[in-house]
Amino acid sequence: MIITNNKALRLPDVMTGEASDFEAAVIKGLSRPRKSLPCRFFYDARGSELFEDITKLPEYYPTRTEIAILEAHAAEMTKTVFERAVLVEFGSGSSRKTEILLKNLRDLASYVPIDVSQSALCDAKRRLVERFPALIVRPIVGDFARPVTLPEDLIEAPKLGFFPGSTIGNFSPAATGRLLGTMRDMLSPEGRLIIGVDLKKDARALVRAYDDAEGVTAAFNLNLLARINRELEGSFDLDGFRHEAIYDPREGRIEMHIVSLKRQTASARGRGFRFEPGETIHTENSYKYSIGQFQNIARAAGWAPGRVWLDDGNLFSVHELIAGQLNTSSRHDV
Ligand code: SAH
Ligand code: AVI
Repeated sequence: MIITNNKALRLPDVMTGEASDFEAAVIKGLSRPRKSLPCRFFYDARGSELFEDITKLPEYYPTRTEIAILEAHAAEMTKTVFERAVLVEFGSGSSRKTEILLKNLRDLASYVPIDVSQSALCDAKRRLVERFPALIVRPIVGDFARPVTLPEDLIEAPKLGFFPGSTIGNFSPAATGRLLGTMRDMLSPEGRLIIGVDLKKDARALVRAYDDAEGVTAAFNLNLLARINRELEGSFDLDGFRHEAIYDPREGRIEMHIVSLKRQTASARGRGFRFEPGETIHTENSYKYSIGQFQNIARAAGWAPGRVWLDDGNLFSVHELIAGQLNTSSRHDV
């Protein structure tokens, strides 16, 4: 069963909720003087497939590097997990990395993957129940940036959070602090979080990872316009736009944009949007951190940094964060 915010939902209800959220975000984002769209809308069924293709690209080092770190250290990462604990994953997508942890977690009460992509959750659940017949999988379709209510019977259980992929990098440092605080509350009492964080590195390697030779990342980015056409009676001519990825060293982030190649107008749900030549829609940020920078944000959000696992090339980091005694007043006062 797929649930949203703890309520059992039939498929059409989930679809309706997401579509109206998408419409409001598109109208708001394209009406701004500097146009932007939230990156969580990349992940309709097509976008989730394209993301899986990205993970296999030679230029996109994060997935294979994080998998290697998890494979080398999963036993250590899961050693202190309580019996009958709940594994809660944020932005689980295909749940491929989860399998590495699950091989070491044979006594879980439940696995709760949370994702905006219903198709990814369904595919992952189908595969996992086949590979791990004793595992109870209870997916939640939803935005993990808003507080998500876990099923009632799991609220008191000890929890391990898992947030791989450096999806945290798609949030600004301020939003990261807020999100880590929300996750800490969700995983309480005494939660622990295993979180993947991409590291700062040579700008050329970063740009290559977000602008691959085959054009898969371009298709992933432009799929946002295709999604507007599919779901919101949009009139975007995809040939009139191109993909762009740039690294901003001051912000420490890759920015993805959709660039208009000419003066043009496109509409969504009957609303027209004008584009000048070279005007962009900012679609994603992907922040890159040093280990210390990330630990400082985590600390301010009420987490005690634990162990950090790295690959030999120092490309990617996996952090253990430990929720200590609740001290909400100091956390909110920071
Ligand atoms: N964890 C996987 C997938 C990473 S891609 C991996 O490491 O390979 C990012 C995933 O997060 C996608 O599946 C996307 O649908 C999901 N996602 C992005 N923003 C989200 C949000 N705000 N709430 C819930 N899921 C989100
Ligand atoms: C999911 N997220 C961490 C990916 C990233 O690297 O920022 C999404 C992505 N965008 C382009 N390529 C991959």
